Amino acid sequence: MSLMSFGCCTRFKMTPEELEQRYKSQEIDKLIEKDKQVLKRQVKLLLLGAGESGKSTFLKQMRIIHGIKFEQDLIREYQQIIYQNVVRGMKVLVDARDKLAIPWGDTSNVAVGLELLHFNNNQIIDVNRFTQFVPMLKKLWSDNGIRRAYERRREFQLSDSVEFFLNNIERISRSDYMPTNKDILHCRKATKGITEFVIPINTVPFLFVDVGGQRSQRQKWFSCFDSVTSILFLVSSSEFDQVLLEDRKTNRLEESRDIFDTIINNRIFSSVSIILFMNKYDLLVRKVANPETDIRWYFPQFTGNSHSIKDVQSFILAIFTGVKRDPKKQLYHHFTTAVDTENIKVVFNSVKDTILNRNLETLMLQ
Ligand SMILES: Nc1nc2c(ncn2[C@@H]2O[C@H](COP(=O)(O)OP(=O)(O)O)[C@@H](O)[C@H]2O)c(=O)[nH]1
Ligand SMILES: [Mg+2]
Repeated sequence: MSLMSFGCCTRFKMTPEELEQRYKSQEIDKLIEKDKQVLKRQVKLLLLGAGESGKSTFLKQMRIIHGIKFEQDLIREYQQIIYQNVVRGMKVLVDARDKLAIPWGDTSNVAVGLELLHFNNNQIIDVNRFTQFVPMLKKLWSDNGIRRAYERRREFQLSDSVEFFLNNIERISRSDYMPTNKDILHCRKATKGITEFVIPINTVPFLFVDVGGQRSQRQKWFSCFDSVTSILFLVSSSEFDQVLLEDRKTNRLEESRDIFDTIINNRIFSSVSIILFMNKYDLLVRKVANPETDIRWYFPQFTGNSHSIKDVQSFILAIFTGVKRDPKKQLYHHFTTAVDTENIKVVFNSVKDTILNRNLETLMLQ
């Protein structure tokens, strides 16, 4: 015990127990104060957007870019989801071929297709089970009828990553297969509820909040609207010709615009910077180049050249910027490909400065 505290003890006649108690509570106060400081400096980023716009993929990129490895258990979990993504995806294609009355390319695939349809989606697929599926998957993926159904995928609900996995089936089906970062980025699992992840960036803790995007999940959004620094709003910009999974009739781009409308014009976010990520740019480029489709069929008000990526980009962007009611409210935007690490690295670097500046401004005001 130091002399100082000894003197203090005699002056106030504190027992050693009381002294210890006081010491402890001072330590706790210090910890609380430290927590407060961290919380004050913390940057809270909300990832919002419709289902399948790329929110969770963006968060995976944040881990990859900032060197936070996926744990072994998590990689194993992703591996099983990847197997499921492929098998379920092919089932959807087999079913769609039938419903769209597209003839089989090879009639010997009738039985193969039927066998796959019998697979119960809730079953877990491990390496051994997946190995049994592989010859069927390969055979079906090379069938003309399945390919034609794939070309017409806008007419039914198929996850965007199915093609990537089917094209990599050789690699994925090896017995020693381990998902790469790229595989993990393509792996699709719908988010339920709210996931938070903290990453220290330039010594500032960045708290990323990822939410489920589908209609049933959106009531939960309000619970994380407190002390937000910035909102990263993701749009799947390639979805102009697709309808919602939830009701199979609403245009996906229009649904996304309506959600954005409620966020950007919300008074709770009047001092929150909003950054629009016009995502799935890679798929948009492919779709616009495809002579079989035309944005005017879905958006007759489009007046540009429907196969010019620049024209389509500015039209889609205007759909979103057009809903903003406050002319003074800043709105930043980027066209992004969330599965492309190099692209997200560049985009996040520029976004980060905006966010940190904004954070500094609010800190000064406090
Ligand atoms: N090709 C491509 N696929 C993407 C892109 N962004 C996300 N995806 C895929 O789209 C699917 C849905 O993404 P996810 O992040 O789960 O969307 P969330 O519902 O908003 O969290 C996943 O299979 C992703 O791999 C992109 O920019 N390009
Ligand atoms: Mg998600």
